[in-house]
Amino acid sequence: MKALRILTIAWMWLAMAGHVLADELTVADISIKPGETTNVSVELNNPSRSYTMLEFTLTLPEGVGIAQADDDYAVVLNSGRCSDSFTVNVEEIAANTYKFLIFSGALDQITGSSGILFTMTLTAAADAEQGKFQGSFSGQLFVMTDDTGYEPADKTFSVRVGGLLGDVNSDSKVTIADVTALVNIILGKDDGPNPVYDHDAANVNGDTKVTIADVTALVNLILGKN
Ligand SMILES: [Ca+2]
Ligand SMILES: [Ca+2]
Repeated sequence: MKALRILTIAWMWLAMAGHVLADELTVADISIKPGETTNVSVELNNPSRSYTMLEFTLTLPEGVGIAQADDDYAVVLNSGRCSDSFTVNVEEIAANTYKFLIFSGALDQITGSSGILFTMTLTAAADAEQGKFQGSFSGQLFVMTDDTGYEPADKTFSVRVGGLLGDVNSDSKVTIADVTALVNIILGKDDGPNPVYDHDAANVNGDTKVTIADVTALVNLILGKN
């Protein structure tokens, strides 16, 4: 019984430690069409600590980058979380790879413990390869006012380059007609060398293949359930 109690305490401690380590940057899965731009919000969830500086590397798929205006990257800090003393510095260190430094010149702390930290405008090249790719946050260092740092683990998110997800017949709308098109794909009726439908847009649930599960996901999408 004693061993069990020790195990239980150890487990609780691990669970709490896991909770303490939950601070992270998060971004919803991104979807962008070639030749277009889209605004993407990045959240900082920091339930356990307050930070005065964040450093990280954002890697985007080939053909996707942060839009530029007057030599500046289109990255805007959320004033609700970052006071006027905060600055964001963005440098492209390799193709589609950006080093971010967000810091307060006055050593202010980022306000709050969750929500949008900044919004950036992404742009996809007109000839960007279509498909589902990965982006990531790596080399993350979150610094507190006492100069101690926390290094979150690398984190990936999905970046879909292409038409609207679920728009299988490519008419820019997601409707019941796309369900018919999706069923035709599943039945192998669009397997020729020149497919009529967007098979990538048909993989609604984002796994590796187009199956009946995507029909359910597509119907839910049409019904606004996800
Ligand atoms: Ca459609
Ligand atoms: Ca699928």
